[in-house]
Amino acid sequence: YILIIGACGQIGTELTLTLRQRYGNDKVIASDIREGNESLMESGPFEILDATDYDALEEVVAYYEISEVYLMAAMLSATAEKFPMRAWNLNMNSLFNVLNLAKEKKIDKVFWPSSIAVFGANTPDTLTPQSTIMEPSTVYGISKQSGERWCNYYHNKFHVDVRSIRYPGLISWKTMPGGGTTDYAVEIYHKALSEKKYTCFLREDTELPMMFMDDAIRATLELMDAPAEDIKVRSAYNLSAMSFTPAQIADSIKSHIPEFEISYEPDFRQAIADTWPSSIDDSSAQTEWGWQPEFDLERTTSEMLEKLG
Ligand code: VAH
Repeated sequence: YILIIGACGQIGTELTLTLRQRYGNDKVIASDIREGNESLMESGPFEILDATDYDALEEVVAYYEISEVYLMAAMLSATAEKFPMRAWNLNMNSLFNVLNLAKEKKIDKVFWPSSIAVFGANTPDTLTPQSTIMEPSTVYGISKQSGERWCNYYHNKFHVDVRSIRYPGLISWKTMPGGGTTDYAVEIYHKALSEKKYTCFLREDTELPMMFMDDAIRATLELMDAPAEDIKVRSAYNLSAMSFTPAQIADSIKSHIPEFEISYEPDFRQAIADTWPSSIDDSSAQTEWGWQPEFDLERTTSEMLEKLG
């Protein structure tokens, strides 16, 4: 059986639905600190679960005979700057709980998401390498960098089969993201359809690595399906699909909605985005487990406007 922790989140919702389609609804247990949207709640078993509560987690794992855990619960970059200690507690203690269950052989396999937020202002900005300078300056980035080191430690020391991806900004339509810096790239589609205009909280030339959710979910499952001996990176894999600026995504929307207008009012999230790379080198993921993206900006815009329209 599979347990998704943080199943109501932007990635968790789609991971749960995809895994339920693949393995059957009752084989995938969704859990979160609060209930989620209808499609999630109606499609299979759900547990209210605080991922930082080891005993509660251990009980759910035992009750449902869980063998694989996807730990998707976290406080993202913008919110984590407002509540540093709560973010550290959630992002780290949830990971320790899952890694320790695996160390005790109570579960066999773990997926844990990292992020391009592990990179900092002095990381090479374009085609950022898999292994490079990483001095993250956000609470979220620090927690993700520390988490990567702990995953690598538990794999090397206790042979835990934990796998991870440094997700770029993710664009999806089923569930809104919460508290991220890249969330503008989701909000813009909703506003384009509802108001034909959007005020962007990042500068127009802020180029960031991005990915459509279908690619991110497929990458996650391809990584989890890969033979353990093929996985050379046990911190987290760089992963890439596209990079664009707010001006470029706005132009892509204008080619469908000519009257759409964008304006720019950068806020505190600009300082976060400025420490992240503009493009990522994911050649390790390509060579070690065959990664290939399928959604570029144009296809993403067509899909988002069609599904939200
Ligand atoms: C955030 N969407 O903005 C997340 C992600 C790379 C960005 O980690 O915090």
